[in-house]
Amino acid sequence: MASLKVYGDHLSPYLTIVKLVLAEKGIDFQLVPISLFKAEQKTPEFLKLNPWGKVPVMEDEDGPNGKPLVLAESRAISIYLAKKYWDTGTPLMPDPSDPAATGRFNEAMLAEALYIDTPAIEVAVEKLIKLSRGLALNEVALNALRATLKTNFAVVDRILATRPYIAGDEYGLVDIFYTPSIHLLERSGEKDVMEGLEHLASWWAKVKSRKQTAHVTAEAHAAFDELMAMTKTANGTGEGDKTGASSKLQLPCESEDVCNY
Ligand SMILES: N[C@@H](CCC(=O)N[C@@H](CS)C(=O)NCC(=O)O)C(=O)O
Repeated sequence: MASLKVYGDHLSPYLTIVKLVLAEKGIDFQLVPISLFKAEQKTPEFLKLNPWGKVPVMEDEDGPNGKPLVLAESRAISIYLAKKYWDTGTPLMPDPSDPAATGRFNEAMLAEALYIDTPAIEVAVEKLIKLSRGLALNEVALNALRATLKTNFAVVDRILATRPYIAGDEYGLVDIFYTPSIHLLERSGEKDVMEGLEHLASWWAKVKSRKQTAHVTAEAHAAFDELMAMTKTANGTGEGDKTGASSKLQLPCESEDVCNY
């Protein structure tokens, strides 16, 4: 049995980040399924692992000094794993003794978290989760998110004109942090927010075709296929009501919060 457990739901883009890191490192782990739709991330037992009640959570029985370590937050987990398995698989982070490369890495990581992740995930929640639950889309909010993403991806494109990967010369964690957001935008039919950005497009072609991570991406897509199939069964339409206004779909969510990502 692997000494590393990761708690999560394949629908979670943040679980996908951790799985991409583990795939690049070639590290075995045990996935402990936590269903967002059943609000399992809010049980008293799970809240002891992560008081914020969110997935993913990592539990490393073989943590530093042989002590177990529990960590939440996908980026914190990713950095921990990249450091712990420094000599295994793809390096993923600059050498900590190089302050310039580390500074560039931190800058790129924070920019992704602040300017891309939130609007991209909000678009996906609007287009995939709300629609699958038969809730009306908020077109005003969607248009504002699209405008923000267009502006911010144009900046990413300008950065990628100067270097091959987001944080420097090598593929690494920050490229991974972008990956589920962009997959979700594609999946939501929203890739227009990246239209005409050629440096971004050639970087994305390299990143999305990495063999090491193909199975992780396939698992995330399968989870969304399952969600859409539930929509199809409940609505009899195949894709849910485009406006959401008249859909009768009821997914097995136990509270409004649960599906609020
Ligand atoms: N910043 C966190 C975000 C984690 C997060 O929002 N997870 C979502 C699933 S994608 C969640 O657990 N939502 C359930 C809830 O908020 O109740 C990370 O990077 O790990």
